[in-house]
Amino acid sequence: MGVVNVTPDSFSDGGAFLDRDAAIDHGLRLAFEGADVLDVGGESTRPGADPVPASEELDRVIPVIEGIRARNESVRISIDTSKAAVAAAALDAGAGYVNDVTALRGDPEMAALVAERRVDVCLMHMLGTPRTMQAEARYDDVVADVKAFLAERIEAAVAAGIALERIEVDPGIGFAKTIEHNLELLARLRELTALGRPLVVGTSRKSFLGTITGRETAERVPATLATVVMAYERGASMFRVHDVAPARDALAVAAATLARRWPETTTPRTTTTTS
Ligand code: PMM
Repeated sequence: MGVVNVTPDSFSDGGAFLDRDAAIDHGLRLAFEGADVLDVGGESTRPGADPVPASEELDRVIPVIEGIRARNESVRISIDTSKAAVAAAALDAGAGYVNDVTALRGDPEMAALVAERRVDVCLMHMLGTPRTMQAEARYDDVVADVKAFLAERIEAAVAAGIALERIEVDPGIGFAKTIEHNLELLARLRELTALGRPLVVGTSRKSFLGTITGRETAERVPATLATVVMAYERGASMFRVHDVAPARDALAVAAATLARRWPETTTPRTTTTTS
């Protein structure tokens, strides 16, 4: 899953894609690099971020979804929002997946919308809101608590009429979590596979990687790849990343290693020359 943030203050691409055409080109490039899904978002969820009015979120994301869909008919598009009005317009514009960091708790209309449109949905763990969440990072056992929360949200989604096979779950790395919580969740990610739903993981360029490596956001790609490979080995199946090409390569090698099998023919993908 390639990240297309259309916000002036995202965790890591800092408004570089606020310009519509740049965001569309960026999404198309991530699809070319091998993203199966493009996650388009217009509201920052970084710690302390303020909410954005629906009208502004719509202005940011809808032209980008339409622009990507006009030039690429096949890539799946996900809308990263907790507002039903934004999700509805995004689905009309060509999205087919709702990535809701509030796990359907942010808007009372969201569950019914996802059920009625029969689209896939990602339910993510968070406590509080992005504005308040870091103060809420207290758990008895973070893995058990996140697992119980996600089990409850799966039940609520099914009760609202969403088909079980449409549901994916995400531990919400960095959302109401300290570095210790993030590392514990990654180390014991396998335990979340008992929920029986595909696991989505979003570690890309996040601040705990900066704490460990001392690197600024744009230089956290190797750190991100370490988490992607470890999460894959522990059962994750979707990786929300800013840097799709390196993540594809890392996952191809991790998959080949675990299966002791690799593609018989590989398309040349090298993008630089040594001469
Ligand atoms: N992280 C961010 C935004 N949306 N959605 C899911 N499902 N999982 C995540 O971990 C997640 C998300 C924040 O990251 P960014 O601002 O760097 O894109």
